[in-house]
Amino acid sequence: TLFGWLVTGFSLGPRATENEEGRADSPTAAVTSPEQYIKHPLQHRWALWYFKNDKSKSWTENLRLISKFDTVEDFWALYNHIQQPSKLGFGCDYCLFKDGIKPMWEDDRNKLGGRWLMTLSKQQRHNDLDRYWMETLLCLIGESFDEASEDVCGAVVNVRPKGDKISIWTGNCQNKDAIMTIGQQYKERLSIPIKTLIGYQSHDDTSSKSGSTTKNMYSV
Ligand code: MGP
Repeated sequence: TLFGWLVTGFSLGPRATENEEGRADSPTAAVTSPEQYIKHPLQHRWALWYFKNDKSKSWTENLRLISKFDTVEDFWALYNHIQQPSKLGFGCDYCLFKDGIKPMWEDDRNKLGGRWLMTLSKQQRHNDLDRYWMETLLCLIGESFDEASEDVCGAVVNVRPKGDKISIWTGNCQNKDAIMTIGQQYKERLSIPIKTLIGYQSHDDTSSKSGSTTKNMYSV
């Protein structure tokens, strides 16, 4: 897609900003080519949230908005400025959600929805966590799931002693076609082996669960 190209093919990659600046050879180059001075817009504005586990506060009080962006350049500026998930303390989360959707089950745009959940082993914090999270962010801001991207609300990474989790949240757990498209394409993007299954669970089931596991509505 256009946006996929903007994000994956654009020269401003991670930590590249400093080197890429000032490439125009003459002052007129900057004036004649809009490519060089107009930031590349994303289809949506996104908000990045941070959750820090402070036991003296409620779950909602621990959730903080970091900032919002709606261009490729501002995404990389933010991404390069903050810690990778593997450097966060236990109990912390990042959430990237479309502007206007709070990263919680209770939001109107989430309450009928659910999530594709990837549970990582402890070893994967070292090998895969940061890479998977960056790829997840690019899938979101690059609108990588064709029309099914409309169903995406956001994504969450949970850093936990028992094993980290990355999830993509969608808006309606009955939209099977969109959910399956997202799950299949997401798995491909992360190069998860076919035989490794990932599951989709409704927030309703997750929030009302009594044990430690929630049943999968779908899996790919
Ligand atoms: P968690 O942070 O999603 O997973 O939920 P964790 O820490 O791995 O725990 P586990 O239960 O999945 O093993 C931990 C707790 O945070 C939940 O039990 C809720 O009390 C609270 N919580 C998490 N979320 C996503 C929400 C939410 O959207 N709304 C509210 N009100 N509480 C939430």
